[in-house]
Amino acid sequence: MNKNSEESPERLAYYERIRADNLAPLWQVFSTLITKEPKSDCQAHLWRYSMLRERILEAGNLISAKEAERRVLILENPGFAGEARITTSLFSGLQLVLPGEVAPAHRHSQSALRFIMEGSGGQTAVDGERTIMEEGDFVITPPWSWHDHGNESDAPMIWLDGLDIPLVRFFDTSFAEGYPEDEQPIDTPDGDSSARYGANMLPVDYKSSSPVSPLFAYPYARAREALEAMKQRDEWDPCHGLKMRYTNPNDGGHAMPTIGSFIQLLPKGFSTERYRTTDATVFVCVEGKGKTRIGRTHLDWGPKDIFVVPSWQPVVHEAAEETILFSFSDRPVQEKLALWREKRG
Ligand code: 1HN
Repeated sequence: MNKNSEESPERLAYYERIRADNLAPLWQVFSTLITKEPKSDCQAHLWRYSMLRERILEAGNLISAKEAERRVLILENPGFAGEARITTSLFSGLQLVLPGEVAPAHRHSQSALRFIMEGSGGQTAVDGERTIMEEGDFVITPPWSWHDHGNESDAPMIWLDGLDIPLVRFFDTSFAEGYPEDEQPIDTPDGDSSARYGANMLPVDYKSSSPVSPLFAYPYARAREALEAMKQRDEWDPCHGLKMRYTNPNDGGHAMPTIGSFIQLLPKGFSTERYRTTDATVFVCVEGKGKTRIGRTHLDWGPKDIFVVPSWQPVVHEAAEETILFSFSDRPVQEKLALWREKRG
C-alpha cells in the first residue's frame, strides 16, 4: 500500500490533514523503509589517478594549503552529487601539500585516515608527534587530536583522505577548533609511538582508555613485507586472495572505531569468487592492474586508481598482474551495531 493512485479520496484527504500535525502514515512508506536487502543510492565508480593528479595539481596553482585550510578535492559519489560523500557514511578526498606549505593545525570530532598516493618525506603531526609519510603508508588521525601537515621535501605530497564526516553528521556530533598557531609544538621524538606500540610490545603497565590505536602510522614497507612473506604458502581465500586488517595493538580491533582498513594481495591471474558485504568500501590499487565487476558495472584499474563498491553489491576482482589493494569502510561501526553481514557466492 504505497501508491497514491490506489488510495481513496478519503484517505488522501486524511493524509493531507494529518501532515499539518506532523504525522505521516507508516503504511505508505513501510516497504521503502524496511527493504528486504540494502538499497542504496551509492554507485560503483572509479576515479583514474591520472585525472585526479592533474586536477589536484591545478588546484595547487589556484589556492594555497593555508588559505584552503585543507586543499582537498572531494571524491563525490555520482549517486550523492553535492553531498561530499563517497559512500553513504564516509567522506573521501585527495589532498595536496606542496613543498614548503603547511596545512594549519586544527582538531575535530571526525576521525581521519590518510593513504599516501605520491611523494616522500612530507609530514603530519598528530598530538605532538611527527610522522614522516611515504607512498603506501596508512596514517590515522584520531578524533579530537590536533593535526597539521607539512612538506619539507622538494616534490608535491598527495594522499587520499578518508573521514567519517557523514556518520558524524548523522549523529549531530561535530565539534571543531583551530589551533592558535599554524603548527602545533612537537614534544615527542620522531618514531616514539611506532617504537612504543608498534614493535609487537607494549609498555608493561600501559593501559589505554581510548578505542583508537595509539599508532599513527602503518608503514607500507612493513605491510608489503608481510604480504610478500605470507604469499609463499600459496594459500588463498577464494573471495579475498590474501587479505589483512590494520589493527589497534591494544586489543586487536580495528585501528579506528569508525573506519576499518585493509590491505590485500591478489596473485597474477587470480579471480576472486563472488562476494558481497554490507560495508560499502573504497579501494585503492596500490600495485598491479586488473578489473572489478560490481553487479553490472565493470571497472578496470591500474596503479593509484580509486574505486568504490556500494553495500551488498556482488563483487568479483580479476588481477591481470600481481595486485595490492588497500581498502577502507565503516565495517567497525556495523560490527559494533550488529549490522555487518557478508555473503560468499
Ligand atoms: C581534514 O581535517 C583533513 O586534516 C582532510 O587533512 C580532509 C575534510 C573535511 C574536514 C576536515 C586533514 C578533511 C578535513
